[in-house]
Amino acid sequence: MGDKTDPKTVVDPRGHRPLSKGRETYSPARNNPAPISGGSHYRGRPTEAPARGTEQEKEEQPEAGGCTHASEQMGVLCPTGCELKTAILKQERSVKEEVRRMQKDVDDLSRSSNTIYNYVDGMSSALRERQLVSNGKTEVTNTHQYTDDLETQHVYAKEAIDTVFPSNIRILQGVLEKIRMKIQRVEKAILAQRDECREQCTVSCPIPVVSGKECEDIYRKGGRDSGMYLVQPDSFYQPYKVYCDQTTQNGGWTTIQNRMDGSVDFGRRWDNYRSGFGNIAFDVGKGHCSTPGEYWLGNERISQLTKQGPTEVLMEMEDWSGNKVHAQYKQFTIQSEASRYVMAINGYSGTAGNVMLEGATELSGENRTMTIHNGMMFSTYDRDNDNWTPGDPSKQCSREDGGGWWYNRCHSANPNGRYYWGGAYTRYMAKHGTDDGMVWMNWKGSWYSLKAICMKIRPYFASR
Ligand SMILES: [Ca+2]
Repeated sequence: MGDKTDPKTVVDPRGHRPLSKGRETYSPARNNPAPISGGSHYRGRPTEAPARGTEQEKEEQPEAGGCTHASEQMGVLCPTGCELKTAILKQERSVKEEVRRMQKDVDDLSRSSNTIYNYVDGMSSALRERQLVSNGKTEVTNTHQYTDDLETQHVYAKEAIDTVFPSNIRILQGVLEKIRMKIQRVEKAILAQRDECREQCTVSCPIPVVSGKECEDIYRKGGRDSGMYLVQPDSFYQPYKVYCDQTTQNGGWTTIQNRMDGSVDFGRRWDNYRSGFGNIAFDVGKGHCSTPGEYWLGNERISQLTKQGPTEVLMEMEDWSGNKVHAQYKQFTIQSEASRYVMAINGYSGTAGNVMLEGATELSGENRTMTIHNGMMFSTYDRDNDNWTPGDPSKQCSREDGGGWWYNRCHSANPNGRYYWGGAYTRYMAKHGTDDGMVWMNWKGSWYSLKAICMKIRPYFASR
């Protein structure tokens, strides 16, 4: 009747890995450089908006069809379908092999049963003959004994052949048939997927002619629509595609991370996180790529962008009821791979909670310090650089918590964690019993996985 909450339902914060009793120690100290601050090569934007740039001409880029773009540096274009297709194709190969082997088994079995059948047939006629003979000469008792034994064996053998073998073969054939039907269904699904994929990919994503070093540069050059653009921060490197948010807080944001529907797997290796993965943007029927996909821009690119000068970062998130909060930091620098992409961050404002610098507020003391992300190196499940007993291969945050991230011991925020549909999840649903969802502890706690989260960066300049 009353709406008292059970005092026993204490939500266990799993972000940290408490010290075990004994001599284990935790050292928060890390040799981390401060984020880049000070003068920017950008001045504040003029108060009055500059004359709108010439109407953006769209340039059609060649499309290969299928999942990959004709031009390699353009990366993967086709959204959700391709991930699925790859997974199904992988599955199909192994099942096909299995069925081939089973087919061979069934053939062998049916051959050997034929042989035995012939053998028993021979035995049957031999037995008949013998019986005729023994009926004529009743005094041969030894033969009689022999005939009885033979008859018993014959009955067993015949039984095996007439009922056991055929029923075994029938069962096997049934299994085979089921697998064959499954494969047919998979093949049908693949074909449908292939068609869909082809269609989505041939609707080319025209790349606006306006390009620049990053999205702020593009904004200043007149690229005012949010969408996919080609950027080239440094003429030494190949240009690449990014999603620019040109509307939030006056635009100029380069999206470095985006999650919104779980279509892309974020449990990836170091190399993947280094070079980036996922789908930059797609076209939902407007003729241009104005909808961002799920992606990680890549640690190399993020590092390069943030090292060009003072950079701010904006993390926007949404829960499954449509509520939105954000965390913004005026300074954000990612060092190079040689420094294992160590993160330095400072200057919080926002509504989501300052997890990066303060850790999880539901924890205290050392347990809380363990969840601070500032100053941490990047870790993936195949490259452990976290602060949880460095050197011990059994203590790896990334392996347990689902994605690549600047883990400490382990986290208060886990934007690259696993995608859980619906929000609330439990330790029993988690792969390792840990809070491996898309967690932001200071907003929703450990056992709530966000619906969407996005990280975007912009060159920081004081007068805005
Ligand atoms: Ca570790």
